Amino acid sequence: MSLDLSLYLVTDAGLCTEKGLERTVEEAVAGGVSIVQLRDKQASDVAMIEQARRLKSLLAGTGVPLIINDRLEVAIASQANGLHVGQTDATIEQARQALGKEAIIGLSVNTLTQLSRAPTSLLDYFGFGPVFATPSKGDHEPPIGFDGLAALVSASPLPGVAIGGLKTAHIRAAKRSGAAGVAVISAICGQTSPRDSAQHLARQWADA
Ligand code: TZP
Ligand code: MG
Repeated sequence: MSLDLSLYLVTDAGLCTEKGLERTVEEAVAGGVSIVQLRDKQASDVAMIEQARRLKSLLAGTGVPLIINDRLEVAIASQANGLHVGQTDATIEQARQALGKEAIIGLSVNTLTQLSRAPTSLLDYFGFGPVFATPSKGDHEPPIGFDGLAALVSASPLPGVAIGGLKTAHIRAAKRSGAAGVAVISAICGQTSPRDSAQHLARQWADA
């Protein structure tokens, strides 16, 4: 599966309650999301595995990969396409070993020091951020802005997706910073039309 990070949807169960997670993802993909990450800090592993399996079947045939946030066991059990880990999460060596060489593995990076310590040969991409402070992640690292994003991108041997507080108005700056895409939660989850929101973001990216 080729890696298109251009519009990366990270899900949030709380923000998706109105439409539900599956309908939100389905609409977002119809609107142009290129990759989906299932992220749920509260759910049990069992519940998350079930959710991941439902999303996997929903995404079948679309070419849009499903990535699991943090939980290697969930990624294995649901046969997801990959795993995204933070600085304090499961070791990347272990994840690569368990998921195999075809899996898509991403790592969150906030600083150049973290970037320099990353096991690049085991990874496929980085998540760079947060670009802005965001209520969507309670414990986030200090915001890096577009200058910080550009510094990380230019030092990075792998593609990097920008994340944190990004809306349509920021797409152009994110692309100009050299990011391979933008990752969003609230610009899609909980919007009246996830499809229209995704389409708007995707068009903005394509035109930037
Ligand atoms: N990691 C860094 S910021 C963030 C995550 C998961 C949340 C992004 O959410 P939003 O709503 O797009 O700001
Ligand atoms: Mg994490």
